Amino acid sequence: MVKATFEFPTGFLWGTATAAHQVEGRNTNNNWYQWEQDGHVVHGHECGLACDWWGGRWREDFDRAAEEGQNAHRLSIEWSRIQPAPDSWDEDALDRYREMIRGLHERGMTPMVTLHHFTDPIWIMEQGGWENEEIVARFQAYVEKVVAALKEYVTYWCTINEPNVYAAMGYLTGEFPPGKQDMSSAFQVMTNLVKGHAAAYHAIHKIQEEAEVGLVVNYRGMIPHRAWFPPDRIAAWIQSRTYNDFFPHAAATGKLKFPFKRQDVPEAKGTQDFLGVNYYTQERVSFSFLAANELFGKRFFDPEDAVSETGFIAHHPTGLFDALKWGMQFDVPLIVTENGVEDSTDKLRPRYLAEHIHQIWRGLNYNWPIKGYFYWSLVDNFEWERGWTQRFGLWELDVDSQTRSRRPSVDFYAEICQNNALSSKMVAEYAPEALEKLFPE
Ligand code: IFM
Repeated sequence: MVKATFEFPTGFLWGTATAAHQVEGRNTNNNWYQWEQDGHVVHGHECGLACDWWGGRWREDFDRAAEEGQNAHRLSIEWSRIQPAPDSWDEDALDRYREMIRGLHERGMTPMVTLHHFTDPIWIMEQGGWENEEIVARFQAYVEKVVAALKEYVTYWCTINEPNVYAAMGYLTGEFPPGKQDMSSAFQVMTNLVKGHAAAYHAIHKIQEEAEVGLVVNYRGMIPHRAWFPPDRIAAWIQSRTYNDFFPHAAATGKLKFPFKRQDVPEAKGTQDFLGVNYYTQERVSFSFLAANELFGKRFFDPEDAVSETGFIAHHPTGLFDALKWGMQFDVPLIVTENGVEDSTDKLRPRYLAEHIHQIWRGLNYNWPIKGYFYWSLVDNFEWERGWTQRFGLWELDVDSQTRSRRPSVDFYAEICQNNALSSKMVAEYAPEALEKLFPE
């Protein structure tokens, strides 16, 4: 066996990522709570107690993460807790977050805080949510409140998580609240999300000059199915530009590029200190007249790729390299803010981890400024419209008993984090099926 080690730079951030609604539990004042009550989640699942972080179980989960060598954690703040009504602020909730974030420092972990991760207060949705431009000032006021309260403990701020997913799922496919399928609403929402991000960026820097503020985008590789067939190439290009490029491009240039439409948002220009890249999978795109709602491109996985337990993710690790290469055009440091696979039996996860982390190492060898990697997720949590059917955690969660059980990937990821490296010895032990590919004889 070849003996070799892929070393990572000193100070590289190794962590896991979570989001408030998915782990806290008892979140009853946001649009997702309503959506669940209205029966929109598969099998009628509800978030319920989630991982009971609001009840204090973040302590045991942070303990585990720290013991396993993670030096960072990405979490989010729930807007509806901080501002339960338009004219009221909940100082106790802010204290609770302060305690959690201090808890990360006490365990030697760097916090990265997301200010908006898919959920909105019910009251803001009653005012039209992100379709109504008034949300921009509202969001800014909430951001100011949070940043003023937590700036002592946080340097890395993510303004909005996956605005591309938020707009597509809520306003095109209808799988997220408010369940619309309307292209012009989607464009309106995308415009206001850019404005909200820009307002948050400027507000954060006013309060905390040294802050590092970024957007987090969900990058999906979109490869023309038949490279020789121009309609496939055009469909893939349009989809990728609209889905992947729209937000970071707007934050770099202040220009919004919709299909067949242009708009300027000058205040958005130059509003990213880093780019958060969430990468899970890659797809192929073939042109179809019947797919008007999908910008004339049908998407499907490469039949050669292994797929995750419920068929949600195709294992295509070079797609992460491509995502980082794509991210380089924005000329800011990159952070892999999410990457992971749903796999309750940990059959694919060790290989997924090894092969994706290897792609980051490849990028670092091109001197790309990649600052960290956050596995999604620390512990199984509530997966939105898919409810509890998908298990992304390093740790398995029994929702009813709140018991956590160790999956083999816990130890694998711990060795990577503790050594700041991925070695052939680790791969041989935890993901032997990836050994020949990563360390060929
Ligand atoms: O759980 C989600 C997360 O909230 C956003 N990115 C993708 C994850 C896995 O589905």
